[in-house]
Amino acid sequence: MGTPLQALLFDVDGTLADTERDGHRVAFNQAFREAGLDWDWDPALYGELLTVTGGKERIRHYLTHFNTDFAGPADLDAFIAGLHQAKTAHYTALLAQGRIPLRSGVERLLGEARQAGLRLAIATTTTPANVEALLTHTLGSASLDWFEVIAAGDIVPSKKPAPDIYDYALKALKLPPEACLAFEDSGNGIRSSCGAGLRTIIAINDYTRTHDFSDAALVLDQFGEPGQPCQVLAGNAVVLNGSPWLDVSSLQRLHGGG
Ligand code: XBP
Ligand code: MG
Repeated sequence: MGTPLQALLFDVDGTLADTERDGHRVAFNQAFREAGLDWDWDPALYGELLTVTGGKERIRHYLTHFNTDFAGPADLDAFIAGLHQAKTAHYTALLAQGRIPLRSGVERLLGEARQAGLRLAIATTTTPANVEALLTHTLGSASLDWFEVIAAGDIVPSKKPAPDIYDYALKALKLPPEACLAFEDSGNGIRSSCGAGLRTIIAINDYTRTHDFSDAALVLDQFGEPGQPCQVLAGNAVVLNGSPWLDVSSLQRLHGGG
């Protein structure tokens, strides 16, 4: 018998909640307007900008590839950092208004995992304050303690697709990747989790459905819950054993090599 399943590591943006189009994108645009900039990231452009993870990195990528005429200030780093700080304030305010719900099956799966004694962690490129706001305004502030490790943002020098954030979380959990499963939604996300040696389950979304998930153990349209069954898009559907949603028994089977 191999290493038993001990922990689940979750990405946040796109995986726990569909935060990008109606959350992060809107907050970026609010910060731009507030700074007197006429930049407008529409949903299609934002999809292209999502190839780069991290908000500060995304603004810089926009300036070097999409808005090359912009004559930035001498201290571009400070300018970007200031814009990004404003964006974080707008984003957390959107979450506080309850504008972004969790995806189908997330609350159910977290609850079942806790009941089964599985340890939980987060590995994300987003700013720690954003994770705190999302959890607080969806599951309540007590849910912050459900996660033994919240690895987020600039805590590692290289963001996804680098494996660093997952390596960091595994080290904090003191677990080998073989004892864990990762949950992701994007190509950059799975490159990061698989780079850290983690078997990965994907729940796609509108921005990521065409990404390369050939390394995934399972690709779903959502985790699913009563009334919202999940669809297996790739991988071994047998691990679900007929369940209409991803449950802990499915995870155990998947971990066991199913
Ligand atoms: C998520 C991201 C994040 C958010 C913005 O990637 O790319 O950058 O869009 O967050 P992943 P910040 O889901 O792969 O972790 O602005 O706080 O950086
Ligand atoms: Mg993601």
